[in-house]
Order: sequence, then C-alpha cells, then structure tokens
Amino acid sequence: MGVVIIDGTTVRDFIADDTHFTNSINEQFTSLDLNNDGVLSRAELRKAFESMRLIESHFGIDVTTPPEQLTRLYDSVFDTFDGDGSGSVDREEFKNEMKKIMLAIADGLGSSPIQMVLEDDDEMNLLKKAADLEASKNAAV
Ligand SMILES: [Ca+2]
Repeated sequence: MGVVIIDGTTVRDFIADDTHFTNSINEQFTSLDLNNDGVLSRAELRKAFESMRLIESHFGIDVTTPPEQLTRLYDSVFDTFDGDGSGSVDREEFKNEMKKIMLAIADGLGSSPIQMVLEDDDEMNLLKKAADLEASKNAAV
C-alpha cells in the first residue's frame, strides 16, 4: 500500500503521453475482456465499473445507491461507451471514453492535489498509473 499525490496536471500528462496511455488502456481492456472475444459486453463493462473506483467517484455512486438505480446508471454508461450502438465496446470506443472520463477527472482536480491511498495490486487504477508515470519522470531528473 502506498500514498500518491496527484492533481489535474498529473492526469493530463498521463493522457498526453499517448504511447503510455494507449498501453495502459490496452492492458486494462485485455484484463476486462473476460471471454477474450476482443470486445467488452455489457456484463464485462459493468464488472469493470465495479472494480474501478474512479468511475464510481466520477459518476457519484456510493454504497447507498439502490441496485435499480445502479443498473440504470451502468446501462447509460454502457450506451455512452458503445458509440456506434453495436451492443459491445471495442478497444477504440473504450479508449475514447476513458480519455474523456480522465480529462473530466483532471478538470475536477484542477491544481489542487489530492492524496490517494492505493493497494499495491491496484493495477486497474488508471490514476495510479498516472501517478507512476509522474514519479518515473521525477526520478529521471
Ligand atoms: Ca468480451
């Protein structure tokens, strides 16, 4: 477990580094594509949301949110990701939407840093990856 400090710039730098961002997104996509068919189904994406706390905080979900409301929310998030309405989310759609979400988070953070407590195995967390990237840059200076 560790604590990282991130702000909007940390997140923006992460997104701006396209190679790094794309790799992180691809890695995440692969781990979410449970049946390895190259696209994310509604159920796979929902599992993803449940495991990504960043989405939960972004959409204002908390433990008191009733299940019916959660399902409606996950459905509407899925429709947002599924840009072409094909009923599944491909890599490109996933990356586009994650980028928008991360940018919205960066806007929300602005220049006031927040502390995040992370588990070591929290590899799903893109904010951790953003912090890792910044740390590796700082280490190189
Ligand atoms: Ca799949």
